This record gives sequence, C-alpha cells and structure tokens, in this order.
Amino acid sequence: MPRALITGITGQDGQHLSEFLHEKGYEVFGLMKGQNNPKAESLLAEFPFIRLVSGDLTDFSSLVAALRVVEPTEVYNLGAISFVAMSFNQAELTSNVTGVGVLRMLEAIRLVGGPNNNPIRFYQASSSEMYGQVREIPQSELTAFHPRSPYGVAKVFGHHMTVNYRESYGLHASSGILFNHEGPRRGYEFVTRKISHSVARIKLGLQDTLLLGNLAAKRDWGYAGDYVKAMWLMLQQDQPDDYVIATGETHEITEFLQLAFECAGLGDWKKYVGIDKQYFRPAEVDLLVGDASKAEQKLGWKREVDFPSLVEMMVRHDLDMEARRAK
Ligand code: NAP
Ligand code: F7E
Repeated sequence: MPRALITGITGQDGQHLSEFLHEKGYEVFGLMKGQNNPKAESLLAEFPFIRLVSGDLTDFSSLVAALRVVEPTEVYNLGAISFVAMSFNQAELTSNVTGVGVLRMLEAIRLVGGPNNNPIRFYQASSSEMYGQVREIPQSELTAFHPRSPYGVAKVFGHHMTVNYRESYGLHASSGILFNHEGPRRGYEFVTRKISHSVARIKLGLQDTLLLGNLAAKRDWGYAGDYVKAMWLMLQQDQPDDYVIATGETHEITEFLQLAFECAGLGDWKKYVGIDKQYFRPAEVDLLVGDASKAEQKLGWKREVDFPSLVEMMVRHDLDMEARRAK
C-alpha cells in the first residue's frame, strides 16, 4: 500500500489531497506542528483515516523522525506560511518555513531514503507568486521569476532547491507551479473566501459592509479539488519535472465580486464594498495567467470547475454554513 506524508495537512490543499489519496487507497499521514494544535481535533473528526505525526518545517530532526516513523513512498510538501500579506510583516519567519523548510525536507529525504531502498518521491508546492511582476503573458515553466513579496522570494528558493536536489542527487523531486486555487476550504484571510463569506453574512443580515484593498489585481483562479489531482499525477511519472497548473483565464477581483453578490441575490456589489488602505500591500502582483499546456499534454490533467461554478460553489457553501450557525 502506498504511504503518503503530507506537510500542511490542516490547510486547504492538505485536506483535499488527503481525501483524494485516501480514495486512491493510500495510507495518509500528516505532519502536525505545535503542542496540542487546536486544528487536530476538527481535522480528525472530518478525516478519521489521517494519522498524525508531530513535526515542524523549522526543525530538521523532527522531519527526520517523521520520515523514519512513517516510511512514506511519497512526500507532499504543502506546509508554508502561505498568506502573502503576512509575509511582509513576518519576512524572516516566512523565509524560514516557506523557503528553508523545503531544504530541510529535501535533506531529510536524502538522509533517510525510502522503504526497501525505494527512493521517496517528493512534491514541492511552488507558486505563481514566483512570477510576481510578470515577464511574459501567459506564464509557463520557462518564464523568468520576479517575486514581489517575501513569500514569493521564499518560494523561488524552495523551487530552485527542489530542482537542484533532483539534478544533484537524482531525487524524484517535482515542483508544481500552481496558480491560485480556491474553494469552500480556503482560509478566510484570502480574498475569494473573504468575499464569499461576507456575501453570505450580508445576505443573512449579520454584516453590512465588506472592506477590501486593491480591486484591480487579476488572478487565474481554479478549484483546489482539481489541483491536488495534478500533484499526485506529477509523482506517478517515471521522471520528475516541473509543471504549471492553471486555468489559462484571468479575472479581476471585481468580476468575482459581481458574480458572488449576484449569486446571493444581492444585486450591485458596489452598494456593499468599501476600500480600506490596510489591505494594500507594499508591492503588488498585478496580473497572473498560466499556461498549463505541458501538464495537459504530459500528465493528461485538465481543470473541471470553471470560474462561475467556483464562485457559486463558495457562496452557496458559505450561505448554508452561516444559515446553520444562525439557527
Ligand atoms: P494553507 O491553507 O495556508 O495551509 C498552510 C499549511 O502549512 C497549514 O497546514 C499550516 O499548519 C502549515 N504550516 C505552517 N507553518 C508550518 C510549519 N512551521 N511547519 C509545518 N507546517 C506548517 O495553504 P494552502 O492554500 O493549502 O496551500 C498549500 C501549499 O501550496 C502552500 O505551500 C502554499 O504556499 C502553496 N500554494 C498555494 C496556492 C493556493 O492558491 N492555495 C497556490 C500556489 C501554491 P497550521 O494550520 O498548523 O498552521
Ligand atoms: O490575494 C487582493 C490582493 O490573498 C489576491 C496564496 O494562496 O495565491 C494566494 O496569494 C489578490 C491580491 O491571494 C484584499 O492584493 C484585495 O492582489 O487572495 P489573496 P494571493 O496573494 O494571490 C498564491 C498563488 C499563493 O501561492 C499564495 O499562497 O487580492 N486583495 N483586497 C485582497 N487580498 C486579501 N487577502 N484581502 C483583501 O481584503
């Protein structure tokens, strides 16, 4: 039976990937940080098949210990400080977890090796934030990086380390350059979930307004459930490689707002949305749109959920959730 160790198990992608791998017959292990992490109980209530091991991406020996206990055939490194805005305020922590954490895991894998002398296959969660101030449109695996935040810089470090360990030591290490992916499990701090959740609360009379930052940014938004399948496909290939995973469409935040408010029957979003300077970033990524043709051809991957369906899925989920809470 294949055994997967997932870092970032409590995050959006960790949850989707656990579910996906469990359905494929994997034994699923998750690295859980902290002492009595409050997220453990709700995670196990929803996904009782997950087995937790303690560890932290800032602590090398804990990663070695986790690999020795789990003996995984595949490691998915999803753990990170992933909120770009936070990375400006906690740049050192972000560099340590999101950047150097990748190196620690790669070194731990190199040291421990895989069960029965089979090498461990490694997936690194790279990001479209590495493109930052984009050099070309759309962005592909060959586009140069120009990160615009400490988060983006840390991801570039992790990405290059993954490539370097593959080339230097022959590790089966692949890097997925994933563009924004969202869904009902998205953290409330990210703009799509902030919008869908606020729309639900406004509809139910629990909130009057929604304050946002820069509405001009454009993103290539897909559904997280589609994207975790690509992670798994990368590790099933004979040769490790890097792949862009994206929809190939870009949308302004105002388009997300329009669809979300319409979906809840609230009409014109401009009646409810205000601008608050605190949500602007010191440097912005203005436009992202990915070219996933390599993944489509080599992995046979294709997104299934389109942009309007994604917005509707998130708003409907949050309307149901808030209505249940209000009872
Ligand atoms: P997320 O919801 O923010 O989850 C981040 C996870 O990292 C959480 O489980 C968190 O654990 C864990 N973590 C934080 N610090 C850690 C540490 N020191 N040691 C071990 N784990 C730690 O992120 P996501 O949206 O699922 O994204 C998954 C990965 O893909 C991340 O690496 C992210 O940067 C990357 N990515 C995401 C997107 C996207 O659009 N979602 C796009 C490209 C790349 P706690 O809950 O215990 O804090
Ligand atoms: O911001 C703008 C903000 O925080 C999107 C992470 O998963 O995807 C994510 O990073 C845009 C930005 O995601 C608000 O300025 C306006 O232009 O939802 P976000 P992100 O920064 O694109 C990449 C691919 C990752 O790898 C990251 O881990 O929306 N924006 N007003 C706002 N953003 C937020 N969060 N809140 C606002 O009020």
